[in-house]
Amino acid sequence: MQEISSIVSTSAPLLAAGRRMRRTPYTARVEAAGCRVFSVYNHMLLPEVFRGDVEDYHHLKTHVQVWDVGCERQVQIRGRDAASLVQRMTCRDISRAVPGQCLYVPLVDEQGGMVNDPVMLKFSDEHFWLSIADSDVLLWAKGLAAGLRLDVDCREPAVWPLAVQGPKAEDLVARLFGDEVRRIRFFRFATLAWQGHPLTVARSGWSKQGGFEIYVNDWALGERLWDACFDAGRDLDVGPGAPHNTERIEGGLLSYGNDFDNGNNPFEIGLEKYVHLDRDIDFVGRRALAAIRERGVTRRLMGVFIEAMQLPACEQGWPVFAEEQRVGEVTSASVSPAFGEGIGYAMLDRSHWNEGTALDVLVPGEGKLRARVTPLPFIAPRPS
Ligand code: THG
Repeated sequence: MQEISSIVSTSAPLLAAGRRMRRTPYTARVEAAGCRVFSVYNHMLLPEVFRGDVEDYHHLKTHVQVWDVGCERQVQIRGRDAASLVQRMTCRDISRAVPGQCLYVPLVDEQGGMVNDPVMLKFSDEHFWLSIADSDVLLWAKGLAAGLRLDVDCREPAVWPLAVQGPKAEDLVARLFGDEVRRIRFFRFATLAWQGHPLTVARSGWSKQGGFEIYVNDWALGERLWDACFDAGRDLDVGPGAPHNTERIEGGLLSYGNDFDNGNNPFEIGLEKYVHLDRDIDFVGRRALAAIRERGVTRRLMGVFIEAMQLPACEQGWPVFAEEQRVGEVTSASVSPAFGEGIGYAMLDRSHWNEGTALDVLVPGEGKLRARVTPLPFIAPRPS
């Protein structure tokens, strides 16, 4: 049953409802649209599969999908010291960002460990959002602000992003918000009205198929906007979708908690281009990252091709061997229709991270599968 390979077990128990398992404004529509598998992300429901893993993949790459990514929580930082706090949280230089710009900003702690990898939205020098991956950034921000006695207010505003992704996304979003959306460049945002409601619309999203993210700031608008997407996009073959594991691995996008966590530094996971130690910026973990750069890392996240036509979900990390010696672990993997075999990420020791290195991956239920190292991303981005 390829299309439900992402569930935890075949006798799947159900998720208990309750206020800790937060719904989004779109959850009822997602259920009605036939969502078959949910995950939990930032203590919130995240749909994963609709028609099936492979069907959803081809649909995303051909048409346009509407994604409930309400779980991408916004950590809002406002106040006189807002820019100073955001800069202290990230190793990337944010000083040249302008209002209306998004930046992918690795957050690091005092040891250089990854805290999160959000998208930053800059509204002004005194107003930022961090659109976070799955870790509790609000508490880290509040802790830093309190410890450093900064003049900021940190909170999670009532905002639930809705993503529209796929090659026809621009046409669909333009039907809702007007042709102005076509002028929004990659990783820029504008405030555009939908039925009289000003909404933040960014050209971004966790796929390489192009698209937008609409930051819906009113719970009651959620179902109306969801319905409007489906009404406006019927002839575009719009469908429900979700961040897709295979497509994002092909494109080289990383998943906090799966491919890396607080135990990894940005150099190990290919984010060194966002470590701006040569700039005159003040961030927590600066000394730690300088020391790590000096020492050099001993393991790195690489791509791996895995000789397989089916793979289970990567629940625990799969051990990687070279001639019986343990040299790393696979962190995410999936069979790629584009490559006709398994693709994935593996954290590999320095002795075995070179392109072309032959490996064996121990996959539960499949035994040892042959694999080989390849650089990331699997599919180079189209020029934008
Ligand atoms: N959009 C928004 N919030 C998010 C995500 C998102 N929060 C959670 C998660 N995704 C955060 N992680 C990422 C990882 C990669 C990217 C965005 C968020 C991404 N990276 C591009 C790349 O790597 O090619 C662009 C990086 C750049 O040019 O700066 O898009 O998807 N709102």
